[in-house]
This record gives sequence, C-alpha cells and structure tokens, in this order.
Amino acid sequence: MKTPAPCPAPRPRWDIFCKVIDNLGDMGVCWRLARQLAVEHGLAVRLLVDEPGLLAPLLPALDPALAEQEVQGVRIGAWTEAQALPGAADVVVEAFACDPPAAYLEAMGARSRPPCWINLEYLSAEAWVAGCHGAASPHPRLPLVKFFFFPGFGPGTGGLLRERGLLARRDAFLAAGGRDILLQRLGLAAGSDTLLLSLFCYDTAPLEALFRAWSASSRPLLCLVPPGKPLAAASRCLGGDGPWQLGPARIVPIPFLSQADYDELLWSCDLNFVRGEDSFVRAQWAGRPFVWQIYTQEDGAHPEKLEAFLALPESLPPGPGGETLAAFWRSWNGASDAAPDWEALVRALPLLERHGKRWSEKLGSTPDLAASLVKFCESRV
Ligand code: TRH
Repeated sequence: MKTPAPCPAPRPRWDIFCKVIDNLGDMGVCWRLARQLAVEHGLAVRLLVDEPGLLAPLLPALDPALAEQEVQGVRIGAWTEAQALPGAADVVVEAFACDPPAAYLEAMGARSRPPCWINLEYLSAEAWVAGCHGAASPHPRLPLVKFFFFPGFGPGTGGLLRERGLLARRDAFLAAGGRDILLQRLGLAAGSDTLLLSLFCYDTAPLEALFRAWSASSRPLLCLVPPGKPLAAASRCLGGDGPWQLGPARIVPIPFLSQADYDELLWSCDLNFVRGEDSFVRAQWAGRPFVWQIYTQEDGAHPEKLEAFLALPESLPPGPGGETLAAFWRSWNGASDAAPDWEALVRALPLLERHGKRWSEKLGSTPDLAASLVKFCESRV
C-alpha cells in the first residue's frame, strides 16, 4: 500500500491594513504589495482597506458593491475600528502607521506564536532611513513587537516595489509598438516628432508658467491629463473641460487608467510628470525622463525629501543636464523662485532619456521590496 502524500503545509497568512488618508498612493502601494506577495510568493494575502471601493479606479476588476472578494489571488475586504475580524494572521502589515483595530491587536497578542508585525513606512531617500529600517518597538502591554520597514533606494533599506520581470515587460511592450497601440486605445494619435507627455500632479503645480512656455514652443506636443487634481488644475488655468490647443501643444483629458495601463502610459511618454510615492517609483521603472511633484507634508519635511533624492548618487546625470532637471524640479515644487525652464528641459531630454534607462537598470538590480519583506518576516515568525 502506498503511503499517502503528506498534506502540504498551509500557506502563511498575511493581513495588510490600509487606511485611505487622501489621494491614491496609500491604496496604490498596498494593492501592489498585496498582489505581488500573493502572485510571486504564494502567500495567502488579505488586503483590508477602510474604503475598499476607492480602489476600483486603479483595479477595475474590483466590484465596489461587494463587501469581500478575491482579485488576482488577494482577498480584499473592509475594516473599521469597531469591526471584529476573525483570526490574526502570521504576518500583519499596517501601512503607514494606520493602527489595526484594538480587538485585532488583542487577537495578535493572544496567538501562541506572535505574528511578525510590520509598519510599512513612506518612501524617502534621506540618509537616516537606513538607520531606522528594521527598528523594533515592543508593545507596552501585549507580547508583541512592531518592526519599522522602510522602502528606500539603497543598501540597508527595504528597497522599492518592483514586480518580477517588470523591466523586460516594459522593453517588450515598447519594442512591439506599444506607444501607438496605447494612443489608439485612447482614441489619439501622435507623430514621432510629437513630444508625448503625461501630467499627474497636485493642484499646486505651477501650470500657468508651463502652459505659457508650451504655447510659445516650436515642437508639437501632446499632453495627457488624468482626471482629478491634474485635470481640475488644467481647467482652472485654461477654462472649460478641454481638450485645449495652445500653439503647437495639445492638452487632452484622458480617463483614469488601471494601474497596469498607467504603467504602459509611463513607458510610452517622452516625459512624465508624476507625484506622491507610487507614480514617482513607477516613473523610475519606466526609465523615461520625469518630473516629480512631492506630496506636501504638514510638518514641512518634504523639501528635505526632495533634496535627498536629488542628492542620491546617480539619481541625476552629471553636468548641466542634471542641473537643468534639478532646477526644473525645484521650480515645479515651489522650492525656488525661478519659473520652470521648459526649453532648457526639452534640450536636455535626449541626455535624460539615456540616463533614465541607466537609472532604472541600476535600481532594477537591487532586491525588490516584497522579496525583502518576505525575507525579513521569515526570520521572525
Ligand atoms: O495619489 P498620490 O498623490 O498619493 C499620495 C502619496 O502616496 C503620498 O506619499 C501619500 O502620503 C498620500 O498619497 C496620502 O500619488 P501616488 O503615490 O503616485 O499614487 C497614485 C496611484 O494612482 C498610483 O498607484 C498610480 C495610480 N494611477 C493609476 O492607477 N492610474 C492613473 O491613471 C493614474 C494617474 C494613477
């Protein structure tokens, strides 16, 4: 008689808690992480969002009417402070210090083996990050320890979210004429001499100065503007709902794209304006020139975060091309009084293009955040 095969060990259970503060970045990061943990690491992942319906624009497969559902191997549900959630997982990730409900914390403390408890922090290129990454904070009452996990750009940090094979998929997409296919899908066309731009910014971006420069520019330009703050800001400057023609520049509203399609947009554009955290990282994986508008923090820490990224070794190309980009970023972020110098930026684009590709390859050779997190937790459960 054959001995029956041993039952496979149950998959480790991970719960990720996310609270939507404002904008889309918190959900964007949490969904990306949850999906990667499920798809690439075979983990049983539950993503608990205080307002899961808000995830639908980024993830059209999500049905906002359902209280709980599985999408791409991730169980997605809602949480509230008052709600009793059954069972505490093996690994508990609270995104951006969002504090899991008190009853859930008790359940974590009651486990015979305490879960690995992670506070996933915001991304920063500042030097102190490496010193705080992995720091432990014991709970004052329960037998639990919370670990601070910091994304980052260098050794000693948790790295950046990057799906397996991402850069190869980007290159294959572009080699197969993806730019034109994407434009066709949007009902648009642009000649190869047309500068293709995407504009994802906050409503504080100095759009008047930029639009003025575009209207006097000699190069045809097509700028794609997603709904929300970017379109509202453009409408405020230009009046009406668009599209708008400013000299050789066409400024066109586009629908909000799924996260996957948004990646393709970033890969396709000659220059991407991005903001916050997740689109900032995705612009770097796109390997194209980009302008970052940093999220304004109430404690005023954002100018230092901006400078920290600009000061990272090789984040900018050496010489005048890098200086042009840094000057543009500072004006774009209100960190200098100078108006953003559009013509100088356009002249630097070929150099920035080569640099962007190199930078994405360099970052792409470092461990990705999901893999680093799995490794970190494996040694603690
Ligand atoms: O929306 P954001 O401004 O989010 C910010 C930051 O994360 C910030 O650090 C945080 O404190 C604050 O939220 C609360 O920008 P971000 O981070 O780029 O997130 C946008 C998400 O939206 C990202 O996952 C990409 C996605 N997106 C799409 O999926 N489709 C689109 O068409 C666009 C324009 C964006």
